[in-house]
Amino acid sequence: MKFVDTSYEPGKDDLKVVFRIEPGHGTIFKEAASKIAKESSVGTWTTTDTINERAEKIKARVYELNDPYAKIAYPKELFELNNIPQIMSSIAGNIFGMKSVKNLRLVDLGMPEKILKEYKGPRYGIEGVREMLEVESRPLMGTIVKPKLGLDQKEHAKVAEKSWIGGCDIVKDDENLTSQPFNKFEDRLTETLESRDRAEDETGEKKVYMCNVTAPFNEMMERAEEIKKQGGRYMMIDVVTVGFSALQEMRDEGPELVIHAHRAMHGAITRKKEHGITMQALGQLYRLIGVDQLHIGTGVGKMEGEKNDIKWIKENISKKEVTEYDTTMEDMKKRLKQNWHQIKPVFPVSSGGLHPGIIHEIMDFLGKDLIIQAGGGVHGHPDGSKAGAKAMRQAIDAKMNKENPWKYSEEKEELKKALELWGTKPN
Ligand code: CAP
Ligand code: MG
Repeated sequence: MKFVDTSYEPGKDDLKVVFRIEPGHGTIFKEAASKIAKESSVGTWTTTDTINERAEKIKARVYELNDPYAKIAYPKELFELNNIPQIMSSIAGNIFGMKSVKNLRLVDLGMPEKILKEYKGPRYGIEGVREMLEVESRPLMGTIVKPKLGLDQKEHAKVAEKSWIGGCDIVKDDENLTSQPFNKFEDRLTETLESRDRAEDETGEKKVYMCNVTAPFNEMMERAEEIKKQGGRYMMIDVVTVGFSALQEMRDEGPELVIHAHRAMHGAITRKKEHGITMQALGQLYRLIGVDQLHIGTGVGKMEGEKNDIKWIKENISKKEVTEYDTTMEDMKKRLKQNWHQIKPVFPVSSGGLHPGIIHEIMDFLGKDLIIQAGGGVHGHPDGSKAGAKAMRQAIDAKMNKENPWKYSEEKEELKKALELWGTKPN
């Protein structure tokens, strides 16, 4: 069976994948690409006399070779279209462990409408979240209660209340806070929603609490239902650690809450430029399944990730259509167009080492359709959480008014103190 056919024109129903390939010892690039197409579709390491006509018909084909990038087209018959685990067991399964590749990275996905139609996508999306929070154009601003762990439910709710009153639209749990003995899920939920209501009354602004439901599936579903019952509007899910299957069920069968996708553990898969899966490809899958908000990195904060890559992730999760005009000719070797049809856009979340001093830089390259979150950058303010939240809102207002943050801070005490402490450079 031949798996490389550069004359092959991918069919409109084919799933297209870009791989970056470093061949294993003794293997040339084209051969490695062929083995990837074979192992990720119908074949194995050797030819077998059991091959039938159908296998020949539905096999994957390498249709473009731009060393180190290869584009592979997968006929839809290879997949159970609404089954992400099965799709990933094909295009991101055994191939990562083959000896014929030294390193392999799944770079980009081009999904056909036939697959997109099988998924609901975000229930709210950017527009729905903006409507819920009644915030028309500026970035939304949130904080993460710190310390990550250690506060009890009452102390947690107090930090949340100060942050909302100071100006946060959003308060979220940290990724590893779920239901510990000192801070049980249901107690925290009740206390923090009461804080939210008091903060809404005091500020006249809509406030949301992103309570972390991450848990074994049945428990996670019960926690989400409890949020709904107590009048919450969001659930936060650590999407990588819970897995695609649980996330699909939470989106499709869970209560109608906004889904905030934290990506803890993604770095184990996405970080190495020569091996693994890009955050951008993962982001496309999370949009397909239907999270409403997704962490994409900052380009300037404490977590790794270059600005250009983060911008590309943002394009792919929040634009209606990504065309070849959104990138350079050079990049077209490793990028695919994507029309999202009926799938709503996902709100990009920028978080990790942020503080009021670098808000203008973040908004410069990621724009206003963004959720900006800061934990240390709010609670580390010299005058505490409420002042820190105020300083973040003032920094956003400065940018929205096209004002220099230092100049703007002359009249804004909280922002001034934050700039004096952290400056305007990434930490
Ligand atoms: C940020 C954060 C987030 C990171 C996750 C933390 O806190 O709560 O989990 O942003 O990284 O635990 O580090 P700070 P990413 O604001 O105090 O840094 O958004 O890249 O997934
Ligand atoms: Mg965190």
